[in-house]
Amino acid sequence: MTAPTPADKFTFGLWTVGWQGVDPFGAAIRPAIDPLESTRKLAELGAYGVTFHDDDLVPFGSNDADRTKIIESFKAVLAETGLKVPMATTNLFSHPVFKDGGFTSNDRSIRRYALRKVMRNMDLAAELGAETYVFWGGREGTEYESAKDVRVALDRFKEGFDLLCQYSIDKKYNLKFALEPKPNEPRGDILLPTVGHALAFINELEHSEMVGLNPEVGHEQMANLNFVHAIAQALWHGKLFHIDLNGQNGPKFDQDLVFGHGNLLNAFYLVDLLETAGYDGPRHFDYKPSRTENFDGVWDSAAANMRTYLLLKERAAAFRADPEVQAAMETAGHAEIATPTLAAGEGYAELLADRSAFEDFDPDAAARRGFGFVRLNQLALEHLMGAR
Ligand code: GLT
Ligand code: MN
Ligand code: MN
Repeated sequence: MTAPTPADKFTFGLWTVGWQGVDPFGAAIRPAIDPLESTRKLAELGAYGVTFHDDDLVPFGSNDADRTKIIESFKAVLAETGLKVPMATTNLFSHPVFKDGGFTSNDRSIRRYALRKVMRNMDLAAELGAETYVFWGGREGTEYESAKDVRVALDRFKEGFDLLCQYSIDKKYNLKFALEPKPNEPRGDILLPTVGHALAFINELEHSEMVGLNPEVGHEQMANLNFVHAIAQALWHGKLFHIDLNGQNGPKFDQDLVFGHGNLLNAFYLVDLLETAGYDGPRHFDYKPSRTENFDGVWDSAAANMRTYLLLKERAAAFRADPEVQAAMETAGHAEIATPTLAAGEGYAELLADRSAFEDFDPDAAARRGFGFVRLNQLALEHLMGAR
């Protein structure tokens, strides 16, 4: 059960295993790795697919002939390994031109350039069969409130998405867009900082039906938010288009640890949710192999993401199958919260007429109920630890 196969739909960004370890305090600690080699290696480990930014595959500034050559060799490796490309995205953050963002840069010529860069890679994404196109706006933001009027920046953000949706529709690309929120880093404050902000923004778009979310575990946790709640709400809105799995230890810099190497109990409940809610998209790992690792450590950590997911899936299934857990869920009121508050056909008039709901209701007696949430959580913990 813990050996991954393509049926598990595990995918990795080429930028993850390819991360050379450059951070604000130190230089690269690993040599660059050929994306074709990463693709082969991930296939060997049991992955389903790979994802990429335009510049991960084709180095920024390559001429057309080199670009074509690289794309052809990538396609050959995809054919050889059977790996898919379910998602692609654009690098609108590395080159200095994007220091004030792509879609929301105060410089209009840079905004136009950013849109063209996205369109070019959308063409490639569609050609490779991708269904999801991710937008992580890491440089869309400010350090200082005086830098720009956020309301106007959101106008430009919307303008960009409306244009790109129209482009995808007119080109008959089968692409859905997935916005990836993050509160800060590299900008002091990033626009659309959380799942909640992004969900509200999507409602204002011309083609909101084709725009959803790509939430990342660590990004919500950097904002001290509960990732399982964020995913549950995204699912509730029908907006969980993709997901970035990794690990994070609370509000601090973006750690991008291996999945589960952070808030493990939240990861357990996350897998339980994804597996029981019918999410059938890729389980995409967006992590960084730590700077302490050589290439053996890179591949060990890639495998660790998948193994952890599968172990959590197994543990979550055991939790749900345990009769004591089922009884504890009954005590907790799981069935009860699934029952609508009003009976069929009831409205406020009937509620007002129901004396048992108010006049004869004994709040003190009702307050004596214990929900047993602690015991239920302990049962989860014991399943997670293999103690049951
Ligand atoms: C970058 C970021 C990730 C995003 C990637 C997609 S790029 O590595 O830290 O969270 O998912 O653009
Ligand atoms: Mn991250
Ligand atoms: Mn991410």
